[in-house]
Formats: sequence, structure tokens, C-alpha cells
Amino acid sequence: MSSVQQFAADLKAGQSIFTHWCGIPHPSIAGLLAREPGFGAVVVDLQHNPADFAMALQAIPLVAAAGKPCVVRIPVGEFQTASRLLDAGASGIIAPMINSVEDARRFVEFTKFPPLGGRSWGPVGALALTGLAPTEYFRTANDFSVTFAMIETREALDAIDDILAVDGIDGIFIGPSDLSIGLSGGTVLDPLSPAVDAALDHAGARARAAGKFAGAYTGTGERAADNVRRGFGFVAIGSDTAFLKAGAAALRKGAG
Ligand code: 3PY
Ligand code: MG
Repeated sequence: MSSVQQFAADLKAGQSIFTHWCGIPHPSIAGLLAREPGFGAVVVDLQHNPADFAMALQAIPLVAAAGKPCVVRIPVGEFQTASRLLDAGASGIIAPMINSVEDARRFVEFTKFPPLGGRSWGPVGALALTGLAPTEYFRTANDFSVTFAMIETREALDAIDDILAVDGIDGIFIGPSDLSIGLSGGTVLDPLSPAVDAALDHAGARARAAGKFAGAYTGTGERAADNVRRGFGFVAIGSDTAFLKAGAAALRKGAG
């Protein structure tokens, strides 16, 4: 089975997958990090980073060449881009700011083939990377193209059960920074706050009850381990820029 398809299979098997989070706009960074032991996936972030669609298109096969799945976070509401990234061989899509059942349904419309959604046919890169015949890809892609609806507002948290119940939404993904802003009425940015911790407990439990996947962004290995204990199967640790800064500080240490 190709790494494109393996991602969903590993999540279904209950494996905990730690992922890189890449935003530097050069695909070689994603390809290099994909080979780092201890990380099972690479996310390319198109929402808040200079990485763009062309960079993601090049990162997907480089990550696949390392035997890892590539997942992409799209900009808010750019669901058409999600279809194109799945066509290119992304294993999953993270959609930010999914605040309602309507948002979730629209996301599914562009990421799942009929009858579940309305994804249009044309998986040129995905056929090459999976090695599947077109009919086989069409028959199975809805199962292995993983959709994560980001829960990162109070509105989304209130609607979490309804969002999880949407056919074609495979899981949720928590954005702790935006969630901290939302839960504090727009007054506090603190992804480590007790309110965010309580929301993570709740969201993990609701995803489990719905039989769907739970993912989250974290800034450190310790926070990632907390989320694995909460039942999160897909957890980002830091980012490519955070690695650079941490590496520079660590190597500079002791130089006087
Ligand atoms: C958030 O914390 O809001 C995120 O979207 C993580 O990148
Ligand atoms: Mg966010």
C-alpha cells in the first residue's frame, strides 16, 4: 500500500502519528523533514505561512519518496484547493475555521467523490503516487483521503457533535491558539490555558464517541504527549521555523 493510502489505515489502526508542520516555501524542507525519525507525516500549511500551492505540489511527491504521507492545511474556505491537493496525492486535508455543519458539508463537497460529496474527477498525481487504476482509485479514495475539520472557535466547539456527525468528515483538528482567543471572548492568546485543556479533553472524548479521528497542533513534545494521552492520534509538534530557531539557539549555546 502506498504512503498516500497508509495514513488513513494507520489512523484507523489507532496509531499515534506525530507530524511536522512546514511553512517555509521550499519543498526540500518538507522532503528533508519527512526523513526525520519519530515523525510519521508532514503537514504543509497554506493558511498562515509563505508556503503556497506550487510548493505543496512539489512537497507531496518528495514526502512520498521518503515513504511518508503529506497532509495540507488549506486557507480558510478554499475548498477548491483541497480537491486539487488530493488530486496531487495529499493524504488528507486540514480545513481551518469549520464553525458549522454548513461549513463541514461544503468541505466534504470538495474532498469526497459522489455519492458522499461532489469532488470532480482528475487525480493525476494521486494515480501516479498510489499506483491505483482509475476505477480502483475512484472506488477507494473517499476512505483514504482524510478530512480534518478544524475546531478553533467557541461556535465550533458548541457544534462539535453535529460537525463530527457529518458524513465525510473523518476527524477534527484543534487549533489551540485560535481556540484560546475564542474561549476568552477575544481577550487572551494562551494555547496552554486551562480553558483550552478542558476543550481538548472534551473534543478528544467527543471524537472518540463519534468513532472519528482527533488531531491537534502543539508546540512541544510534552504537549504532544498530553494529547496522545487524551486520545489524539494525529499531533503536530512545532514547525519548520520553530526547529530552525530552536536549533540555532541550541548550537549557539556554549560558544561564549
Ligand atoms: C491554532 O492554534 O489556532 C492553529 O491554527 C494551529 O496552527
Ligand atoms: Mg488557527
